[in-house]
Amino acid sequence: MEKAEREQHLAIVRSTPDRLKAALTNVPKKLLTWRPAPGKWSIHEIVCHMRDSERLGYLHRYTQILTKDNPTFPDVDGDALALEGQYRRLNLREVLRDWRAARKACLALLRKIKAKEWTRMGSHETAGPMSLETVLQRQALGNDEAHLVQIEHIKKRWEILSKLQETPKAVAAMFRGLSDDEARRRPAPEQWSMLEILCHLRDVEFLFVERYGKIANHDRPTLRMIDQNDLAVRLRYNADDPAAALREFQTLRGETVALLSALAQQSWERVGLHPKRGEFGIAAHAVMHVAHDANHVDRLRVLRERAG
Ligand code: NI
Repeated sequence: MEKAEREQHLAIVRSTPDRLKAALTNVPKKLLTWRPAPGKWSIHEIVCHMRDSERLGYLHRYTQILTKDNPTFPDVDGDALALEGQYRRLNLREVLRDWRAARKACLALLRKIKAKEWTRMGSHETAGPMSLETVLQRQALGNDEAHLVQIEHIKKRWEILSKLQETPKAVAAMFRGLSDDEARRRPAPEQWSMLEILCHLRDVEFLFVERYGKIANHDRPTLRMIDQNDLAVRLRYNADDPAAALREFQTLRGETVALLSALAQQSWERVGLHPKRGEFGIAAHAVMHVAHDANHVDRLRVLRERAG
């Protein structure tokens, strides 16, 4: 391994305490223990796992390789440790403190390593022979980078799902105390009324949950599009019942959130083929979905203010 590459790995391992601290700043308590999908670790569990990997994995391996001739080190089974260690019951602040102490000890060892020592060997129970610099590489990339990315993914996922969950409440608030006439009033002949916007949100939701389901369950399915203005006229949105439309929208949105909440991380990268956009992944679609919500909720707010 080139020295430059090793230096890069060292820089990562040195920077992780600050990066982890930043990643955990202002994270709501509920999000810390929230699991991004069934069977997937929460941020809390990831940090507990990092502490155990640091102590039983990296610190142990560095110490062994530096003090023994070709030592063997055991595999660290993260899932077994999570169960035996009762991660959910641990105090995160204490876990972080312990992780930081173990990282400090690792860094102290790494600082003292002489150039020729980087190729000292050990043997990993399952992965086989491993040099000191390989252990460092695994710590920097396989552990630090991977877990920081994992935490960012969870935060992003949480943000999307909570926004999608909030929309029906925001829309319901806009219709509260509004007469049906007001809901049907068009600000201009060619502009949608509040009710038409609501019906549009409902029918788009029907389309979007269908797309998520297709993309999740089929390989590169072709996605359907709708002509929203044609639909508004054909389905006579403005003659619909606001309360019923709202309930339908709420139900469909509940299906969307349930479907997305059950997806494994890799499924978010699955794509469908959109007639205009081409490859369209679930993650990108969900971001568009949130923006679409915001757009129409803003418009509803403007119309609601005009209605008084
Ligand atoms: Ni729209």
